[in-house]
Amino acid sequence: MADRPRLGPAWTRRQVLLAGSAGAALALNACSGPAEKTSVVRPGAPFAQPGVLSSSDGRLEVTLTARAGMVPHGDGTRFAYTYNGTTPGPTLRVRPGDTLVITLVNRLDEPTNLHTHGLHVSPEGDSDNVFVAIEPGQSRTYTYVLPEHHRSSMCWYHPHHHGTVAPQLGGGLYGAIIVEDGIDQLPEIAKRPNGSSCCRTPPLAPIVPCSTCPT
Ligand SMILES: [Cu+2]
Repeated sequence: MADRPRLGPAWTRRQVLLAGSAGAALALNACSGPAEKTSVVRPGAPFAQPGVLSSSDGRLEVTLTARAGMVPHGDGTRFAYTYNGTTPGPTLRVRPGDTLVITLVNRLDEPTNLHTHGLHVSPEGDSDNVFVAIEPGQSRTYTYVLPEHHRSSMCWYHPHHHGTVAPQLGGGLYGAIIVEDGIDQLPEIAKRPNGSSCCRTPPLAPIVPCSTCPT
């Protein structure tokens, strides 16, 4: 698959560098192969809004497929890890007391999993359990039951599989979870433009080899 560079120790850092325009320039400097075309992001360009999936009748069921591919970037494209073909993945809008059901399908070449950052939910079983591993080609269904008293908040989801978090997150696997409650219905707030822009271009950070991770 031409659009799906192989994962591995020799690729990981380079692919993550390619995730941003500055990174692309760095990669070109470090690469001994033929020059690669880089895309340019124009200053002031509007942030693209991810698709939005909202709960109804207290429930939201979604399927997120993690896969590698090329995504729009400035005046060109770049490599990214995506949920359902985009980075960020779809924005999930839920309400206190809702049940959020996410089936994660792993089309990567390495294990992954899912973590909901900020939700007040159980960390066990099929809820926000970061100790499970979803192998390539496999899937898992997570069920998150939000408490009735959950605060209005902007949370997010991302992989949390030990050893692969940094390249997967840095490569583009993340999305927003918005918990709405009564405060969002106040006229002064409800009339405001509503959107989310969580890191359209991933930050460039050094990848820490796992041997140096705290134990
Ligand atoms: Cu997190």
